[in-house]
Amino acid sequence: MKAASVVANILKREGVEFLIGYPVNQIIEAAAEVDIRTIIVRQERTGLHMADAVSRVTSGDRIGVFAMQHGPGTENSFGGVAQAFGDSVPIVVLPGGYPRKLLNITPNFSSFLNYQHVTKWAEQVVLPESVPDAMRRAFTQVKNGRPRPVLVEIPVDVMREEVPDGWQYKPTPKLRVAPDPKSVSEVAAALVGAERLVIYAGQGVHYAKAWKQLRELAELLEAPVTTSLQGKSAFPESHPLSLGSGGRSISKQLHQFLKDADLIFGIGCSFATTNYGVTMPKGKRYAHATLDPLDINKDVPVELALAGDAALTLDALLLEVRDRLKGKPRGRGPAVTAEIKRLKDEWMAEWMPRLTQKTTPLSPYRVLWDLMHTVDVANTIITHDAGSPRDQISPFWECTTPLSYIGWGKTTQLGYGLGLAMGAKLAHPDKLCINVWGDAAIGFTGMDFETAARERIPILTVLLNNFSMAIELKVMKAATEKYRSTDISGNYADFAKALGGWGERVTQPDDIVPAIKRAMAKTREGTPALLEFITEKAEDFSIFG
Ligand SMILES: Cc1ncc(C[n+]2csc(CCOP(=O)(O)OP(=O)(O)O)c2C)c(N)n1
Ligand SMILES: [Mg+2]
Repeated sequence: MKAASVVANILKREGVEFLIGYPVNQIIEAAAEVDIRTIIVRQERTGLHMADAVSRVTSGDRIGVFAMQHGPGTENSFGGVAQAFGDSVPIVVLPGGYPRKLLNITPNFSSFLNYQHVTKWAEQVVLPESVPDAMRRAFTQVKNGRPRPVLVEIPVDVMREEVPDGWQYKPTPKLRVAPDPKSVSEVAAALVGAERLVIYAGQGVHYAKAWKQLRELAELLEAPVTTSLQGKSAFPESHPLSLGSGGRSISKQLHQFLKDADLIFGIGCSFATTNYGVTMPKGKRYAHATLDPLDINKDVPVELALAGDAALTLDALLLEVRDRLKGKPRGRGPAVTAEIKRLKDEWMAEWMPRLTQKTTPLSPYRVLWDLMHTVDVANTIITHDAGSPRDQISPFWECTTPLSYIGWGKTTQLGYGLGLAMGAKLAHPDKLCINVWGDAAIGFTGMDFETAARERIPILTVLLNNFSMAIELKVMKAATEKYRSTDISGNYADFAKALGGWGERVTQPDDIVPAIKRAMAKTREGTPALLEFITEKAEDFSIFG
């Protein structure tokens, strides 16, 4: 069997159902031969984002795989892999490599060398008989430890060569690591001892599927819960103990509770400093439970730490905390939830005029508010993009079910959201999958709306068109006044139609909901829909301090 076919057979054994890619890469043809659906994108970056979402929305049970050609394909893919690395997403990247006689000779692009810093594992296979070993190593790495991209570069001439008969491959294991019981006791004692505890949950809770345990711990301790953007939807945001999610913009209740906390317990999070995450206040006591010790004491100095899988960590903590509390809450709940409610009511009263505004151009807040009240939130997977749309949606979109929101932003590549929605739809065809983006964001990956139409991936894409890079207005005053440098333009509803999808431009407040309903109906018929809302250049965000 040829090396490319061996790779395809191994993907099959690892449960891979579709290979996303861009030619030429012989693995694509070999995958089709063994009935792995091949999905061809318009540019590599979007394909990587799709693979990324497959892994995210399945808690890594299914690993997204992407294949591209050597040279231009590998050069052009960098953004997609870097984004997955930044946000710690497990994907398998299978670049072709230059033939061995040219491999590693300048100026030929070496994936092995160039992707070192955006993968957790990168290998170059120079012998066909090494393919099964390399794939075993890659899949073991991608499924275990901290999730991040892995890469196996196979030169085109190696792909064509025969792997000697007798090669073997067994699907690799997915292992879980439990924390040290001594550290568990220390953290449990601190959690019980705290007067104003805040729990901060990251995406580790999603990957460990530890949603139930998180809720149990919060209810037992009667402690408020927030999440990182990546962890958003790990805790029901309609729950009386929810403070909403962290991000660049946040709720008033989150701001206040963090300020007043005496202990912040991070579970399954990195605590990495970022503009797109809530700033962790200085001078607090921190307890940090996370899978990768690399993150401990990195950005936030912590008093207590635990290393391990979030589900096993929470299981262990629950036993200890239950024991210390004699099995039941202490009766703090009503006071805590009343305080959250009071702050939430105040905050919502401030924002309600924007969320229900009747003006034209439309308030982006009104569009997103109406969207949330029209779709079935529990059965929707939604993602933001970089720019104002992220900060307009993330504090107000109230998630009720796990993995119903794909939050991101350790790095913030404009245009990421489209591929995420498409990957989510591939993994969960029964759900409504939406990306919300601005008119700058669509400039990066918009052509892949054609992929959604051609490959029958009926997503809903919500475009907030303000004919501007509004988020840059404050920092580009002179460039805007003199040279109109933040202006952009386009008719994206027509664009969507030209690419084979449904497109509609919405300008009036009363048309928002009917248009959303029409677009949803189109997605149910199998057609991707783009709703272009003409919005104001909003510059107000729920940002504190
Ligand atoms: C690839 C990339 N380049 C640059 C940026 C910096 N950036 C963030 S948002 C933004 C403009 C966003 O404009 P738009 O999508 O129209 O949203 P708006 O703020 O207008 O609502 C820019 C240039 C980025 N996030 N990604
Ligand atoms: Mg814009």
